[in-house]
Amino acid sequence: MAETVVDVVLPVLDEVEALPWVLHRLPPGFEPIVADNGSSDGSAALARRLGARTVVEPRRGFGAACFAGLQAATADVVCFMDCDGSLDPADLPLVAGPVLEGRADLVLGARRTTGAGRAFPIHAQLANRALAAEVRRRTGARVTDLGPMRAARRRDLLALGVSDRRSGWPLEMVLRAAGAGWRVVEVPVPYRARLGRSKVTGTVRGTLRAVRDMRAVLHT
Ligand SMILES: Nc1nc2c(ncn2[C@@H]2O[C@H](COP(=O)(O)OP(=O)(O)OP(=O)(O)O)[C@@H](O)[C@H]2O)c(=O)[nH]1
Ligand SMILES: [Mg+2]
Repeated sequence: MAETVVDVVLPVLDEVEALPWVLHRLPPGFEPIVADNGSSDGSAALARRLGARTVVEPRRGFGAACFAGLQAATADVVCFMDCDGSLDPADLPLVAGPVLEGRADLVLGARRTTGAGRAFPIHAQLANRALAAEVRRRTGARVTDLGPMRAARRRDLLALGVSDRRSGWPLEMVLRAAGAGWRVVEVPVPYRARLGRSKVTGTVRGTLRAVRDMRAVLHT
C-alpha cells in the first residue's frame, strides 16, 4: 500500500507538543493535512516547518476544522484523527484498509485504552457508549464508539452534507452515513493519554459544550 496516497486530516487547536510526534509517525502513503483552528501556540507555523500541508480555519469548532481539511483534501480516501497524541498514526492503515479494499464506506477506530484511565475519563466513556447505543437504535449500525480515527471516500463524504461545525460533527457523520445505507465498520485501535493540555474531556466546560453539541445533532 506504500504508493497509495491517503489524505489524513488533523484538526489542530494548540497542539505544539503533539504535532512533531504525530507527523513523524505517519506511515508511507499517508499525507497530513493540518487543519489549524486558530491556534495561539504556533501550531500552524510548526506544522508548515515540519513540511505538512496546512490550512487555517478561523471559525472555531472541531467540525469546522475537520471540514476545512476535507475541503483541502484531494485523495480518493480521507482519514481523520485527533492530533493530540492519543491516537497513533501507525494505526491508520487498519482504519483506511477496509475503505481502500472496497469492503466498507465508513470505518471508525473504536478506542481501546491501555493502562491508566486518564486517557479516556469514565464520564467520556459512558457518554460515548450511550451515544453509540443511540446510533445503533436509530440506524442499526453496529458501532460501540464514536471513534475520532476514521476513513471514508472523499467525494462520498462531501456529498453526505454533514452540517455541524462543532462537536456534533463526528456523531452527525455516523448518523448520516448509516442512514444513507453506507457500510459502517468498526475496527479496534489503541487509545492513550494525550500529549499537551486536555481541552474537552478533561475539563467541565469542554465536556458540557460537547454534550450540548451532540444533543443538538440528536434533536434535529
Ligand atoms: N476541542 C477542540 N478541539 C479542536 C478544535 N479545533 C481543532 N481541534 C482539535 O481536535 C482534536 C480533538 O480535540 P481534543 O481536545 O483532543 O478533544 P478530546 O479528545 O475530546 O478531549 P481531550 O483530549 O481531553 O482534550 C485535537 O487534535 C484538537 O487540537 C476546537 O475548536 N475545539
Ligand atoms: Mg483528545
